[in-house]
Amino acid sequence: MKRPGRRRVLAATGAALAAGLAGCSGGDGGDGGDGTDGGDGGSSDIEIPAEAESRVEDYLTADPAADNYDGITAMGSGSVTVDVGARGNGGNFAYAPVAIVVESGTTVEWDWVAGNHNVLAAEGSDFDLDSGSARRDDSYEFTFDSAGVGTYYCTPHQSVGMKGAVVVVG
Ligand SMILES: [Cu+2]
Repeated sequence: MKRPGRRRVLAATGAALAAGLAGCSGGDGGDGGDGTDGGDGGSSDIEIPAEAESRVEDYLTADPAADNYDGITAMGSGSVTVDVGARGNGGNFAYAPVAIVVESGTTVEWDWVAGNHNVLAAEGSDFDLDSGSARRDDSYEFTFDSAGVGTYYCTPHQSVGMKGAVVVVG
């Protein structure tokens, strides 16, 4: 599983942004070879509002917790993919990456990799995600056109922690 740029995710707490930019490069040397964002004027670091980050954490760690949650993965913009039925939660019962941050205007495609699942907005989600009832070999797309937090789950497997989140910024 690739986790593009996840070390670039910065907490949006005022001074932490500047300090983080200067000091967070330790351990992230692998990103240096990718020159594709060179013309982007420095917008490759996505700033996650602290309130959004805590909403994601509260949702994914609430019992039954998503056992594959270990932070929010920066996915950038355009078109990105989340696997459905990845390993986790005691079987193929996970979304991967389980929590992502994207820029407004991004289309997220959920791609089924194993099992019988769906994507359904949780109570309080800012986005009305709904792939329909659980199926196999499905895919589902949603374009996020405004900032907010989408929280979602799989109907048959929410009881083992099959939950996910999308933070949309800017
Ligand atoms: Cu499921």
